[in-house]
Amino acid sequence: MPMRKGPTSKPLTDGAAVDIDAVETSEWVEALDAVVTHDGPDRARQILTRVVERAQHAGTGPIASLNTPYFNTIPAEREAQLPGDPALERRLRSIVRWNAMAMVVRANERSHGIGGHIASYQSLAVLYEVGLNHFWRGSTEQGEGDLVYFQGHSSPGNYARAFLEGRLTAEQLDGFRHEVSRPGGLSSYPHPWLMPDFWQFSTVSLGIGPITSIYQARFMKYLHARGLAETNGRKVWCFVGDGEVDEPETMGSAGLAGRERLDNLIWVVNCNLQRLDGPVRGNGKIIQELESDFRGAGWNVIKVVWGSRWDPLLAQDTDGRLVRVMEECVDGEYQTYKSRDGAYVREHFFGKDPVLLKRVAHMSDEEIWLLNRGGLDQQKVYAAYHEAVRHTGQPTVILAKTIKGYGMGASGEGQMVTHQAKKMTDDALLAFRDRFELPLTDEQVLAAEYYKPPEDSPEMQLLRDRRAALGGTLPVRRREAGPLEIPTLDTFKGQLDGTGEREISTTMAFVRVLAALLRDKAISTHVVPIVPDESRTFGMEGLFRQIGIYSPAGQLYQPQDSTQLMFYKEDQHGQILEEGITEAGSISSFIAAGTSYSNHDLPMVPFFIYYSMFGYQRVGDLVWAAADSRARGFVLGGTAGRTTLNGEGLQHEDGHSHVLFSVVPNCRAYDPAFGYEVAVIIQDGLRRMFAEQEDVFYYLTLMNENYRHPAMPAGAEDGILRGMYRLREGGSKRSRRPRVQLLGSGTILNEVLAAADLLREDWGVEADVWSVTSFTQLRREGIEAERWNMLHPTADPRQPYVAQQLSDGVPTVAASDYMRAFADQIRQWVPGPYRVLGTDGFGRSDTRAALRGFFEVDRHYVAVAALRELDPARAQEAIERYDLNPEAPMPTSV
Ligand SMILES: Cc1ncc(C[n+]2csc(CCOP(=O)(O)OP(=O)(O)O)c2C)c(N)n1
Ligand SMILES: [Mg+2]
Repeated sequence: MPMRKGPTSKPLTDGAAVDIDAVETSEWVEALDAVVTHDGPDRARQILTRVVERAQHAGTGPIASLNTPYFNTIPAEREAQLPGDPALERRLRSIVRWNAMAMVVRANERSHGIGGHIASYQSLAVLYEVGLNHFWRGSTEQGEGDLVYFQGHSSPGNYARAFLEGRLTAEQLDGFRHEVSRPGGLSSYPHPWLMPDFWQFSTVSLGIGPITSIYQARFMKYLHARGLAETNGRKVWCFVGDGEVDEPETMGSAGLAGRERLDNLIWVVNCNLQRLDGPVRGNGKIIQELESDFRGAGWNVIKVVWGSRWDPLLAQDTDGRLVRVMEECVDGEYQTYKSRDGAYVREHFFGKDPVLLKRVAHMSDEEIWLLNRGGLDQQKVYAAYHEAVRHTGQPTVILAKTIKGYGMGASGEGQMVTHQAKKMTDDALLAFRDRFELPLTDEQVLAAEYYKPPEDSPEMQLLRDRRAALGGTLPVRRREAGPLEIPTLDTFKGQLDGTGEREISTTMAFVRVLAALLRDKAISTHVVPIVPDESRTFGMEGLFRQIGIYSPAGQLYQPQDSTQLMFYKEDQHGQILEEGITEAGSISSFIAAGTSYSNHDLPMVPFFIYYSMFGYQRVGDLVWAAADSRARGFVLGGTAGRTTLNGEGLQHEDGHSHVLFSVVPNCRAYDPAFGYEVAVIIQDGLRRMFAEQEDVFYYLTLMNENYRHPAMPAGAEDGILRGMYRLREGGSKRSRRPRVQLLGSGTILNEVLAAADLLREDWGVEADVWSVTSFTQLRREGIEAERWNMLHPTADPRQPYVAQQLSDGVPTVAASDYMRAFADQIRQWVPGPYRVLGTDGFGRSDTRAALRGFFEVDRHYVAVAALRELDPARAQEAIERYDLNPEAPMPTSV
């Protein structure tokens, strides 16, 4: 069979490749040249735009490409000039380079395999240092500074600079990646949790920095629009790896930045052409690909491809031959060039065109080798940054071409394996010293000694002067902001008193709590509701009108429902962040708002509510980053519970998000059943986070099942917060009746209460019932007590709270709408037999009653589970009486 032909590589504009009337073409080109010469490029663009528009009317289809040729966006003659002493700046940067490399080499000599990266920072040292010396402002009394999202695995570069700045000692540098065994040791990557005075942003999981930086910039615009903070003029900078752009989080929200014209956002993509395993686009060109992607998304794109040493060659290139070869070469070739030498570049690059070979005939191999890349040229980088910070109306991306492992020579420069190189050969170390002209003896070099010039040296003066002029050092993280005035519990009286005959859901209870907060004078402006297109699902659409949906454009249309009371109101001063369908974007907003106390000295209280199934399992890594970032606020998993959200089926019904959230150390996760529990948890959460400054956040599941909510039993608060409290007591303990203890959480608590009735009425069994608001909190307290007991073997043992609550010798049954692992968390502290029911398996759609029967968490199964511990014969009777099928397959298997 003949092979099917693949797509051709011919460009779509193929017809244009064959010029059918070269004279006519050159007349057009000459006319254009004349316009540029006489009226300037702006006028040329105006005319061309009009001409293209006209042509498209005639049916030509797309003409203009989003790409420009493979050279710098800013022509050499238009570059802003790097001020000061470029040679001195290079010397300072070389010292930072050395120390960054040395700390990794030393760490791995001490502890083989401890890891660390050399190559990435060496490729972006210029990109950092130009920013630090000229652009990035620190926070001062006069105002907050810029926010820089540094690349995670380039942390040695930040540490090396902090060492010169006197913020870190040599001992601390030697504690790189030894945070446990060396006090003051430095974390591998930027972790606010581990270095809370230093790192601001958790960036190392690739893609997290980029998406959170977009929502940070957007949140700053939001704060400004609402008149809460002066964020104008402050910039968010984010360093992105060229391999990192393949993470969906990286590019997934680029459109938002363009659409909302986030001109306070600057991304620098370090196009060193390599990721971990090999080239990013060996067969293509990452810079060209990204240029059109970003431009299409509405960004201002500045390409910094070639360094100054290319300027004369490019100036000579009136026939475009050099640029043509530059465009023909793919990134795989560009990588190889820089792993070889000048002779190789002459032969394989310039050799592609005999005319070019002649053009460089006068240059030595050494001179050819020194032809530098834009991202490694401080002048080019300065010019790009200068333009980026002045650009208005759009976010800017700088696509900077560099070399991975720059300066590592035979130990890594441009090599496939460079990403993971943690060592340097002796020769490579000596060559590094020579290349960067470091005043170190051979012995110092071979011992990879740190180098700090005398305090009065010009390098140190430059370092200090520049940072002083820019408002101090960076990164610096603020641990806390002034406390908020927290409403007292009776603010939520409506929830505490119960609903009487009325049936509502916990979602509705939450919305009422939120409404009460929005009425509270002290806290209302700090509240940030965040919703990914589910407000109507949760009955929150009333807020649209009441507090408005933030939109930088306001509302340019009359909404379809404008005549209604609760119309869809977009507003420049809106308070709701209606994110559209992006859970990743929404949690990025949560992080921005939840860390506002630190980054903007302004505590904000995010309430991020979404479909619980599309939460942790969708954006788990961002949840982890929120935790690391010490974000404070409330995450609300709506329509939760495997059997409670009943009609939606397998991909919607969540019976495990509590297990997933239980892994986050500083997340307090609750599964409340009643409105007063919701109110108590939220009120206490506000107190902890925004008055006591605890670095925790909350996960609450909310359900859509309507039922009556009782009034809060007196004194229940403490138990609600700790994770369980006795809701109902069985008959007198003196009666001779058999007894069980029943635990229920979320909506399944109602089944448990019904089971208690069945047990009494049908089987003469008394049951005490606990509402368990958090198996996860109970477990935490239990393991803490257990650990203390282990380490204090001769002291009076502490009794975990679970054990204090439950009686020994009485069987206990727990049921929840989550997989058994959730309630199993407390097993070892339950005295006596413990039987757990849960919703393990795939969800499916049916009525709640059918689902609860299927997953065996309804009142009948709870009763059977209890009887099974008391008297197997009676349990058998109950199975028959309630018509349960003992041979039904395990829900996990069907
Ligand atoms: C989500 C995620 N996947 C994988 C990694 C492991 N990792 C760290 S750096 C890296 C390569 C990064 O390449 P690039 O983005 O081009 O950055 P460069 O080091 O080249 O600047 C990988 C795969 C990670 N940190 N995060
Ligand atoms: Mg890379």
